[in-house]
Amino acid sequence: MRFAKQIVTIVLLGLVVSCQAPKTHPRLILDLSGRWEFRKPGDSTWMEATVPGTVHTDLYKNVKIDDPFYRSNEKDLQWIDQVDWEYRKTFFVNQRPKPGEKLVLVFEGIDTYSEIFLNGQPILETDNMFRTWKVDIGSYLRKSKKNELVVKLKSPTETAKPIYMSREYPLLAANDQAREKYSIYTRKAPYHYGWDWGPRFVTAGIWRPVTLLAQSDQVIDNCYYQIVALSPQKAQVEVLVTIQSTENKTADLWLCQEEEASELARKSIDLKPGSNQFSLSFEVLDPELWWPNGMGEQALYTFECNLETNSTRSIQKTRIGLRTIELVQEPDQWGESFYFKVNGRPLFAKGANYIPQDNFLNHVMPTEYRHLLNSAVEANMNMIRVWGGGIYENDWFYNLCDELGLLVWQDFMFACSLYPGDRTFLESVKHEAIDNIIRLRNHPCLALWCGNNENQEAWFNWGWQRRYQTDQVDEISTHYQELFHQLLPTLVNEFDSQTDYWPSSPAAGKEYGQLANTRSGDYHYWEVWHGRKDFETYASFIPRFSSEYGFQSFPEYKTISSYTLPDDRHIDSPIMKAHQRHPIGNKLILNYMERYYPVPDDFESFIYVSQVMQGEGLKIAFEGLRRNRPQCMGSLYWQLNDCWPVASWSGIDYYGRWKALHYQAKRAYEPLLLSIWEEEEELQLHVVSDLAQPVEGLFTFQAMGFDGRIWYYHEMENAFLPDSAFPVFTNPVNALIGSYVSHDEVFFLATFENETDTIFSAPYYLERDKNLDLPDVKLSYEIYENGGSYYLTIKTDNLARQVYLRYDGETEVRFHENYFDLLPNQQKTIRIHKRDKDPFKSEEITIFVMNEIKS
Ligand code: BMA
Repeated sequence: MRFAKQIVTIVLLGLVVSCQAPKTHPRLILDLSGRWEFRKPGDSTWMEATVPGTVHTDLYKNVKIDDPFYRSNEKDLQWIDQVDWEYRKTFFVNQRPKPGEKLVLVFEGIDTYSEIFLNGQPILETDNMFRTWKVDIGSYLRKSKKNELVVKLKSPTETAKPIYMSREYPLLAANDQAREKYSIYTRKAPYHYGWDWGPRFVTAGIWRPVTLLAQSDQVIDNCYYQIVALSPQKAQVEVLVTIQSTENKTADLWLCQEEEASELARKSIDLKPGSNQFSLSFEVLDPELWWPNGMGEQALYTFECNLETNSTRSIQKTRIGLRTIELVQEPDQWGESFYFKVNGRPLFAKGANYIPQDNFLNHVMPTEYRHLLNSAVEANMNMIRVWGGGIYENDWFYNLCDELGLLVWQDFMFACSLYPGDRTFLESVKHEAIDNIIRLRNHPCLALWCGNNENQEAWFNWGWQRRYQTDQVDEISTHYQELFHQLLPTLVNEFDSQTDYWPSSPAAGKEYGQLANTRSGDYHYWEVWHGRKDFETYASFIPRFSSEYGFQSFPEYKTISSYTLPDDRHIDSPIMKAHQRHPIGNKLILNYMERYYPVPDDFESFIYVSQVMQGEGLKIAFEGLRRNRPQCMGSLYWQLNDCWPVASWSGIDYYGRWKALHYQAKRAYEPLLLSIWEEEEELQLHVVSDLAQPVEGLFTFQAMGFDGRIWYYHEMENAFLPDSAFPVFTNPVNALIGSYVSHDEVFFLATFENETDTIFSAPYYLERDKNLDLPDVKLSYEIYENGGSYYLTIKTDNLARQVYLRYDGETEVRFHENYFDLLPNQQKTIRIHKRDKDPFKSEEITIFVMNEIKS
C-alpha cells in the first residue's frame, strides 16, 4: 500500500516491539455457530438446526413446514411465534486459557427473549435482538469434557403480551399486522410483525454468530478514530481507546498501520480496575481521502492498536477512511439548508431507502449483500438510508459501503409507532444504542444517526393524539422526548461526537414538534401514491432533502411465478393480494395505469406496464429534485429492495432482479444529467452536474417524429458548471413545432457531446402514454458471444417505446440496459450479465414494447 510511507512515524530507538506481531487477542477458542439441535420444549426428539438461523428456517429444513413465502403459506405459520423453542449444542474445549485470560462466550445476536444455560447452570438472559451479549463462563465450563449449551427461546409474542395487557392504554403501531400490537414492547426488528410490503413472521433464533473467546485481563474494549483536522497535506487523527482491566497494572499502548513495523504513537499507561480511557494521536501526511461514490476514490487505512502488559497482550484492528462529513443547516434564501458536506464539498445525495433483505436474516449471504450494494453503485447512488423498521445491519454491509463509497444514513430501529418510556425499556435501548454506535462509528460510510422513522409525524399528523386522553398525550409526549431528544442524542454525542444526530425522519429541525416542511430539514413526500396525486406533482414539490417518496409495481413475471400457480396470476387473486401488503395497492396501481397508460388485459403485459409506470413516474421526481439543486440536496426514494417476493415500491426485487425503476434511477442519477421539462407550455432543457469540474461541449435540442423525421433542431456550445443545475434553453412548445406535427407523435431529445462524453436526455413526450399514437415497430435482435460474454444487438425502424428484454431461462440474467426507448432507426448493443454459470439460451428472450400494448 502506497499510503504507508506517508504516515508520520515515531522512531523509537532500541525498541524491538513490532506491529507485525500475531493478531491473537482476544483469541478465538471455538466457533460455536454451525450445527445445533432444536425442539419444542417437551418434544422427545431433537431436530437438526443451524446457527445463525431462525426457528422458521430450521422447521422448513426439517420439512416440518412448507415454504413460508409460497402462495399464502404465511397465514398457516403464525403459530410458530406463539410457542417457546429450545436450542442446544454440545462441545469440548481442549485449549486452556493462558494465565491472565478468561473464557468469554459471545452471542452477537439473539432473537430475542432467551434464557441460556451452560451445563444446566443459568448464565444469561436476553431481551433485545440488537445487543451483543458477552458472558464469562470460566466457572461453568468443564475442561476437556463434554459441555452442553442450551438456549431457551421464549415466544416473542407471548412474552410481550403481559406487558401489553398491564398497560392502561395501548400504544399505536401503524404497520404491526396483528390486532393486539405487541411489537413496540419488544426490542426486535419491527418489520417482523408485518409491514405494508412485508409478511408477518415473528421469528425467534440465534440470529448471529456465537463464539468462545479467550480474553486477557487487560483488554482493548474499543477504539474510536476521530479525524480532528483534514487538509490535502495532512490528516490529524485522535484515537480514543477504552480498555478493561481486572486490576492495577502498568502497560504499553501503541498504534501502527497494519503490516508496518514502525509505530505512529505510543504511551506508557497505568490501568485501574474497570474501564480506562486513553487517547493517542498521529498524523498522516499527503492523505488519500475517502470519498463517496462519484466524488473520488475510497481510500481505506487499517490501523492496529496494541496493549501490552508484562503478562497480557490485546490488539484491535480498525479500518477507517480519512474524511470529514457534516450536515450543513444554514439559513438561506429558501429557509435553512439540509445537506451533507464531505471533505468540504457539498454532496447531492442520490440513493434509496434500504430494508432488510429477507424476513429470515440468515438467508442473506455475502453474495446478496454484494449484488445489492453493487447494484446501488451501478445506479450512481452515493447514499443508502438504513430505515428504522429493520435492523442495524451486519458488518459486511457497512464494510461494503466503505469500499463502494455508499454513505449510510442510519436510523435507530424505531418506526411508525409509539414506544413505551419505562426505565426497563429505556435501559435496554441504551445498551442497544451503545453497542451499535461503538460498532459502526469508525466506518467512513456513516453519515448520520437518525432517531426514528416517521414517529413524530405519526404522533402529530396522523390523528393519533385524538385517540388518547390529555394525561396520556402528555405521557406519550414525555416518553417520546426522553427517547429521541434526550437518551439517543446524548449517547451519540458521548460515543460518536463526530457524527450528527437527527431526531426523526422527516423533521424540519432538531427540536421536538418541528414537523416536516419544505423550508428546512428532510421530507417524506407521499402525495403521489398515498395522496393519489399525479406524477407531475413531483416536479413542483421541492423539499430541502427528499428522504422518501415512491410508487409501487409488481416484480417481474419470473418472481411472481415463484410464489403462484398459473391460476393465481391475475391481480385480484387471493394469492396476488397476499403478496401485496398495501390495503389498496393493486387497485392504486390500476388506477394510476388508467390515468397514464393503456391497461392491458393479459397479466404479463400488465406486470410490464406496472414497472414502466413506476420507473417513468419516479424519473419525474429524480430529475425534478436534481434540477432544483441547491434548494434540494437529496433524493432517497422508497425503496431499494424487498424482503420477500411481493408487489412493492422496490426497484430491485427479492431475487435481486432489477425492475424498470432501478434502470431509471441509474440513468437519472448519472453525474451529468440533461433534463427536459415542460412548464406552462414552455419546454426547458436543464443541465445538472454533480462533478467538481466544468464540462464543455456541444448541446443539441431536437423534436423528432416517431418515424424519425426531424421537426426542430437547435445546437449550441455551452457547459455543465460544477455542482450546479440551470436551464440552458427555454422555448414555447408552439414556437418549436407549431402545428407541423401532432403532439401525440413527436418527442424531444437533447444531446451533449465533447471529445470524451456523449450524453442523451430521456426522450420527452408531450402526451401521456395512453394518448400517444405509437406506430407499429419492426424490432430485430441478434445475440453474440465475445470473450465469454454475451451481447445483444437490437434495432428498430420506428420509435420503440420502453423496450423490455425479458429472460425466461433458468440462469439469472441482467441486461446492462433495459426498459429504454429505442429511437427511430437506432441500433443498440447491450451487454448481458450472467449471475451464475448456467448456460445462456437466446431462445428464452421475450421482448415487450409499449407500441404493442393495447387496452
Ligand atoms: C414510508 C416508510 C415505510 C412504508 C412506506 C410505504 O413512509 O417509512 O413505513 O413502508 O412509507 O408506505
